Amino acid sequence: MEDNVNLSRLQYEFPGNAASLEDSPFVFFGVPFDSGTSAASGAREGPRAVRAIVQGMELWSEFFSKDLEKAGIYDAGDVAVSHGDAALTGDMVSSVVSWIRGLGKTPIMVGGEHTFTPYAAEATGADALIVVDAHADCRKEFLGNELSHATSTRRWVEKGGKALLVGVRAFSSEEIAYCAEKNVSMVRARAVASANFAGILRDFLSDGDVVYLSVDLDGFDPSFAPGVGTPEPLGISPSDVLKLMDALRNYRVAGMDVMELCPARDPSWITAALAAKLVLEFYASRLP
Ligand SMILES: [Mn+2]
Repeated sequence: MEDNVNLSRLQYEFPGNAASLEDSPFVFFGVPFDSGTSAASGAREGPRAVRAIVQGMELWSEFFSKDLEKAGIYDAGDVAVSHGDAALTGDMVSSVVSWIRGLGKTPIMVGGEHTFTPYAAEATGADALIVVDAHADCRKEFLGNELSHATSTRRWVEKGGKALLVGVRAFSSEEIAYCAEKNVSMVRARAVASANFAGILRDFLSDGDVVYLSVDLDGFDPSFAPGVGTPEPLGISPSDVLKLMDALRNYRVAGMDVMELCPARDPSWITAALAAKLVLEFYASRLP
């Protein structure tokens, strides 16, 4: 069954008591690819760091009051990436997510660079993309590369998908113009703390819309998440994203990802711990 899904299957460690594929409503997988990052590289080590740190964490969600001890998440391993070839790797991400969707399960992707979010989101069949990110990721190309972590949201919008950016605070003038032209919705970083996410989601989503949630760790303030390749000060807090997940409980969410973890910039592992916690809290938020 898994022979055709392009996984290297090197790791089966998320979390410590991982469920069988049959029993888990979620399937975790990594995308250890960073060839298209523009500043510090190293995000290819992100999935490995998340699997390592989660071994020491409790499987209790304080925010949602859920015990994940018995839940478990099936870890499918890592996508077999082709370093330097984002298009080929993106196709592999698409095939993995299609396989997970075909099983009636929800993918949770950990990166790796942000480039692969539109591939995963499209393969889930989602209508709407919600992106926590410092950046708009709406450049047409970056350094001549159209499949870069600075273009990922634009690749989604170009296909007609709608997008909501949360925590955004770093733009090029080209991106500001593009987002205005395409009606990309935004909750700017400075507005997040006082945001009413229930109302924002009501405005953004139509009846029946299915959501894909993407978290670029640089959306957080660097004091919470220093381990990213392109840090931007004046960011949002983890509890802001938990409030967003809470508001999303009233909607269908077809998949989520946590991207851009760069362990080389994360000597105390706090960013890896946050990434793991976001996966666990997302899981908790989807339990009845
Ligand atoms: Mn970013």
